[in-house]
Amino acid sequence: MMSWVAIKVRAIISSISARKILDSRANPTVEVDVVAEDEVGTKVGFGRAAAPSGASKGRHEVTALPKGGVDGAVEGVKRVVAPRLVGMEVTDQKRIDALLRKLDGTPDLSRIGGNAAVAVSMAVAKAASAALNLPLYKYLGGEQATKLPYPLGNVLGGGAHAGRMAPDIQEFLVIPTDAGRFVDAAFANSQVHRRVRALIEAKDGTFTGGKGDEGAWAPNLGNVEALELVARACEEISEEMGFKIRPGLDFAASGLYDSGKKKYVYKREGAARDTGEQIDFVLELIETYEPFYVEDPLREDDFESFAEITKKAKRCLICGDDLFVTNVARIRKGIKLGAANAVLIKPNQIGTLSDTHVAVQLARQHGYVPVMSHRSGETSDETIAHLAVGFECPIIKTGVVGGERVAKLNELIRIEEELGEQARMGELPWK
Ligand code: 2PG
Ligand code: MG
Repeated sequence: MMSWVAIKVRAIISSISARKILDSRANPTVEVDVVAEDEVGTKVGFGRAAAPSGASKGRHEVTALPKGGVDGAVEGVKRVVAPRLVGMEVTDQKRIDALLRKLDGTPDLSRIGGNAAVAVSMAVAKAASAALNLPLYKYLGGEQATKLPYPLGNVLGGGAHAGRMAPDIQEFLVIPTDAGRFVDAAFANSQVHRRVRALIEAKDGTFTGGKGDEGAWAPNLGNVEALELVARACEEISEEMGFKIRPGLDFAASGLYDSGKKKYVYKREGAARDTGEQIDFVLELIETYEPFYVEDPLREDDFESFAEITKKAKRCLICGDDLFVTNVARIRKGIKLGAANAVLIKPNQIGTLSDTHVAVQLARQHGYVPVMSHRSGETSDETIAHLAVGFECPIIKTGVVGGERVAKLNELIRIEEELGEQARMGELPWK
């Protein structure tokens, strides 16, 4: 790993441009183009990357957009970033990322915005890999980057990603932990998604086929009912496919927490749970439905309760998203306290590729599973597919259906094909 910082070619950044484009919610986001040239001015590399955006954001993420929103971010790339980066060696990723932080000058990247920074950072890496004639995952991970991640995708959802009558829990996920090939795993998830619709329709004749922001069904169902249904769909499709598919959950619990009442409020259910009751509820669901993966079961600053759940939950990944926000200091604190055993990795939560890589390495060194992730607002940008392989993340969370989700899945199918005999699935701590 990290071959990308050692490589030196004479490929110089000759231009950086930025524009406003639509994301999957048709909200504006920033896209960046980077061009690299050799010493005689021949174009040798081009990279394009777009920033995603979250709906259920962690309080400790970097600031996504500067003053002026996406227009301000585009202006910032043109006026503040481009003039300083043009002329730099395009493979000098670490220096470029450090300069992005310096040019911004704030701890939370609020001057240029995390979304502008991440789009520049990723577009630079893509231009560098093109200049070296390497696929991005090989540029980032070297020859040993041969492992495909297991796809984790939501098939049913609610919370901040869907309407009022959908479940309170944000995401009901699935992961085919026994699939031998990525392509089979991706199609297994799509089969579960289809089966979930059929099971919802069998329960509720009025279901319109409504979906949330990530293409997961958004039915009028309670939380436990929904989990039961997804677990059943997993079992049925596991049997048909001949390998195991397991359920997962993202509580996005900061969104449920009412700090005045000091309770997790499940509006749809009409229930409110204090921290102890929330821990018991989560553990009960883990015991009954044996999910492989549970994300953010508690609010983002409650490291101690995360540690309690992690200790008590058996053979279940407890993943921190809003808890860690891809931030090394927060991951370090989590490791010290034993909060979680997996870390969600979202490049735009922290702002640069180098920072993202350090977060992945820190997690892995301590036996925490790094899970590469999309955001609820996405574009057809496929960079995270390469990051998952290049940084050796054994899981990628990127949805199941919809153009902006399958862009990543299809890129991984291509990578698997390109790797041929060398391709293997990543390593999970247990199955
Ligand atoms: C999450 C994500 C992605 P958002 O909570 O994990 O599924 O949602 O991008 O809205 O934070
Ligand atoms: Mg989450």
